[in-house]
Amino acid sequence: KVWKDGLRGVDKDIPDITKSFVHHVQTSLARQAYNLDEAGAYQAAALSARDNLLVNWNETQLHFNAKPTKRAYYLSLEFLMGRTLDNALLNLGLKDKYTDGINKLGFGLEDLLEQERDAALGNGGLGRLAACYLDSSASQELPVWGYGLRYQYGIFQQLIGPDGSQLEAPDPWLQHDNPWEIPRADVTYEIRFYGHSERVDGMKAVWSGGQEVLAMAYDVMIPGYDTKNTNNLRLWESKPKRGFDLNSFNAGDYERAVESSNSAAAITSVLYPNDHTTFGKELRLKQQYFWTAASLSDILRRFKNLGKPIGEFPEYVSIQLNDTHPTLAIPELMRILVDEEDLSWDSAWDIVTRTFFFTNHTVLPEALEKWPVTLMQQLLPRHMQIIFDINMIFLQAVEKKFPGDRDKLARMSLIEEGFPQNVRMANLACIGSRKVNGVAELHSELLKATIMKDFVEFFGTDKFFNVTNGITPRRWLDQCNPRLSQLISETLKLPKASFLKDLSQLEGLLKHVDEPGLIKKWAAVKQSNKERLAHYVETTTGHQINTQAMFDVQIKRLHEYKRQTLNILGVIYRYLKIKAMTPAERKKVNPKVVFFAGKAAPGYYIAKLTIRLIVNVARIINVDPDTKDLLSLFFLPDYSVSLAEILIPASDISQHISTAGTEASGTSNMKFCLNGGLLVGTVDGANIEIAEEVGEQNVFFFGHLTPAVEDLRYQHMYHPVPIEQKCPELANVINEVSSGRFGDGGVYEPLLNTIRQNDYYLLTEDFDSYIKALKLVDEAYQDRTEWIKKSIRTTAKMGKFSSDRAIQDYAQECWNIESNKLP
Ligand code: 26R
Repeated sequence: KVWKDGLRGVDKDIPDITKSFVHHVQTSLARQAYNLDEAGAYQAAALSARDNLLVNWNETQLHFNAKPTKRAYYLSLEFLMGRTLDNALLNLGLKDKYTDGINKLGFGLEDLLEQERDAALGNGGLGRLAACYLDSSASQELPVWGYGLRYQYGIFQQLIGPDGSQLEAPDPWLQHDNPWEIPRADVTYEIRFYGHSERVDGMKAVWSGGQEVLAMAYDVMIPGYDTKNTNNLRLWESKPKRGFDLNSFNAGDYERAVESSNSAAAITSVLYPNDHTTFGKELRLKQQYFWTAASLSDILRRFKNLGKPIGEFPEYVSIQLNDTHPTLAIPELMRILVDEEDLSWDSAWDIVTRTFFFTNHTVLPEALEKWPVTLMQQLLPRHMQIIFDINMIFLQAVEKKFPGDRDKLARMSLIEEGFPQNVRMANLACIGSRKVNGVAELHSELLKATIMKDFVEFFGTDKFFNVTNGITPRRWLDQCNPRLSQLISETLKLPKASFLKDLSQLEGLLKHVDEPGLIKKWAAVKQSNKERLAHYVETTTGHQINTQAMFDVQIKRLHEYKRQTLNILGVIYRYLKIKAMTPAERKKVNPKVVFFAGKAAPGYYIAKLTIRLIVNVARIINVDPDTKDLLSLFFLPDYSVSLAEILIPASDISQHISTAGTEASGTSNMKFCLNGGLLVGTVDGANIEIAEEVGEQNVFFFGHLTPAVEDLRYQHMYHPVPIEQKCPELANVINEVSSGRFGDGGVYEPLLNTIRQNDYYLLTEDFDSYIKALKLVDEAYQDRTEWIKKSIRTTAKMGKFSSDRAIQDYAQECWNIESNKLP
């Protein structure tokens, strides 16, 4: 009846959801029921959910504008949001109603959810962290906005070629309508590049000429959980200021005329797919300036609406810099305050250094951003001047405090001397910010001891602190693992909203650990999640999986420091061992399925070789009749947030095996544990704090500790020991690969050589203890009841790792903002 009569014939019995769905099918989509496919049905469901968000979004903005409120802004070049519809329905508390309503219309909500494309505007940890933090800010009713870029193309799509190598395809995620964003044609700013800067008096200058492009805002609604508060993520798109260059157009030179418009549009066209390695590309620097300048103009305009004197800016605005990518905001705010607002240099610097806060996400030297002075001078002449001025004044202060220490001055300078000279963005971010933090205890300590050492001596330790990362339990428990969330709710006799808003309540599970009823149900939930994953693998790859086997998962960006290579060499070791066994011995082997997923930066040759090795080992061992029931291996292509949501709840054990001191925090480790998966890992990043919470008996640790790493590397450099001597088991595995046992004789040599030669990431040092740890895992898994108890205890102790806690840390330590609930 609803279908036939549309909205005209509705009677009172038809639920609102059905009405709004039909309304959107007919008016927004201009379609008919009889030709509505699942893609169209998804669109209609999304538009209908969006109506609810929009009302809340508007009310939230009115509420926060009603009286002057201090706000915080999270500047991140990446927001790895994943899908929105499921999350929006859960946060709105409408999931059951929609399930019902959609059912009545002849669709399944779960099928419609599958139609949505991931918003993948990020590479990995840093971008997903930003997304979790937005969820937590909204859920805790904090006035926090995110600012980022609206890339036309998100992180590339990963394909696996015939030889097992990674291939990349573009991710045109906006090809279909995106119901989750609102274009704001009225919110635009002009952004200048190039030109010249002329000093007027003293520290002041005028920047003119060059090129101007337009930044236009798109708003993405961020619903809080179990609250009407709905925050905003504002993404900037670049556009030509005028359609095209009129002079060339009138002269008939159409190519020239559209050239400038193309170059303006190019700024936000694509997300850079590198993490941890800088390339110094001009377009990337343009992105960074375009985004920080637009965001600051917008923030300043909002501040000015309050009618407060500019000196009070830091009383109403805090800005978090997500890594060094937005560091240009520091000289940009100086430029605005000195050149446009006519403030003295000193008062401007005072405002700047009370506004910004800087989070570092890695200590790996190759990820520290540097920009050639010549490039910066050309693209941003005024900013280069300001950076030189900041540097001069700063180094004078350093010289005063540490007279005559020239090495120190050289290390702390914003300019790295050499050919070319470079601007060191981490140094600039540090001195321009009120506070600097790392993302886990160990990482924050390492920061102070390494890249920030001189700065700690200069500023004192108070400026440096730690905020251990967190994850949102809404997406990473309730949404990805609804059965576990339900079981926890029944066990604790609490509504889901209770522990999903206060994750420390999971500790209540400890009382029930020994109850056979819970153990059985807990195991059943894990089993059904393993079957869900097996189903996914079967439908996407055609492979059948033994769901009785242990599921062992490593999913993250491919990188030498994360040591996927250690994992795959361990798999080969296991394969060779099983192969050499008698049938009787094989009966005692714990069957295992190993999953890998993750992307390699397109230019990262060694990481790509690792993928190729994994895929080709899988091709051999998965069909070996001697071993295939005991060990199989899958590289799942095109890792994404949505794939993580299937893999994480299905894991028995997951691997977080970076060389000690290299993984700043890791966040998937927290997600696995929250879902009752156990960890095998090194004593690194947040693994350490997880073990502190759940108890070391519930984590499988191995490997050398951070303080040993430097000495070992020194040994490798100056007193190398051949691998056959140092680690014969590993040498044997490497020889098997080298001999062409897994095909492609010779192609893996460059990868194997990284281990044979100076083994920077210490595989030869950690291999033996890694294999021992995996053996302990196998043994522990034999006692299934004890294993499940470990699993329950692990989940129970994950309260600390809620991003709600992390956001509270930031709100209190840095931003000084308060919750403000919409009535
Ligand atoms: C400049 C450029 C190449 C660059 C791109 C991306 C530099 C840095 C990044 C982001 C990085 C290094 C990142 O994602 N770091 C990760 O941050 C996570 C969230 O804090 C941590 O959990 C994780 O350990 C860390 O590697």
